[in-house]
Amino acid sequence: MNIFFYATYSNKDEFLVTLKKKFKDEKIYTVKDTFDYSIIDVAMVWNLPQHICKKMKNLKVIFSIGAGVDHVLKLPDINNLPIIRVKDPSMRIRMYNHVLSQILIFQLKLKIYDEAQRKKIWMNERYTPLNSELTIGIMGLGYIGNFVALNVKKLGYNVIGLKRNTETKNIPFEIYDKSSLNKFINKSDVIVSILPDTKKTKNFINSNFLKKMKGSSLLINIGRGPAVNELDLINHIKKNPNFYASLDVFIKEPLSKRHKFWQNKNITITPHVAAITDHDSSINYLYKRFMTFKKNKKIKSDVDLKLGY
Ligand code: OXD
Repeated sequence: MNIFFYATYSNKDEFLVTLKKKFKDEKIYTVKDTFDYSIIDVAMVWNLPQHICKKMKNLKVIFSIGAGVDHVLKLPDINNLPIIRVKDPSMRIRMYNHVLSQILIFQLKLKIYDEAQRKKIWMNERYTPLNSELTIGIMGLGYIGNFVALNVKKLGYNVIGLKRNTETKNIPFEIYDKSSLNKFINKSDVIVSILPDTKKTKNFINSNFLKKMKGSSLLINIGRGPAVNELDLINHIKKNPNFYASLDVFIKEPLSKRHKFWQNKNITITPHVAAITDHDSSINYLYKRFMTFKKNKKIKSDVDLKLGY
């Protein structure tokens, strides 16, 4: 089969080497090759430009080489194409590690001691709650969110989840939905957003939402930047000195040097690295799904176009 590979990753060349090794029986093209784009059957992409997508007139399936598919859903004329996203076990372990690290920094007040260290201040001790005294609210309980929730729960934290509906097959913690959103926000000491970028999630975490969060609490965003209204967050922190945010994703990435977030001592910034794309395991996953498609000549899409994820 003819595969077209495109990615904006800084280490995309290394990714391509591993991809070619694994897909040794297939022909893999990139923008550096000269070829007729209508021969391409399969696109494996991250942030593919629209004009390239338009040239692939006989495309049969699109693979997102990450977990998110928002970059694919922006492409033209993809309505009937199956979209496959990476479900990499190593990615969710990394996400969990990242979330846990940010919970602990908040719980143990490490940002306060860090600031004191810079000023050479020997600080009096502060109360640090036990795991069982904290409630972690997880928004977005898909492949990654569910794993994070279950593992945080194993450590003795109280865990609650926010879902589109409250149907709770095999979910061992309390689930809230839109109708009980206020309760979910009020109860949580830490809110973790793993929401995808859709029409419904844009600006979901706005001033109204933030006002309902506890004065001393932490917001972690490892989903997509547009879920947070960035201006509302800055204004909220100004009024609530014990409110913290740990942000891995932003409306515009890379974050502009002029962005107010950089200077804010209550905000932790990580540059979209909560879970790196592990080349070996994500390519193994892509390969497994590709072989299913090759064998059956069809594959069920991972994405509900109406929901947008
Ligand atoms: C992803 C990401 O979706 O890195 O894989 O954001």
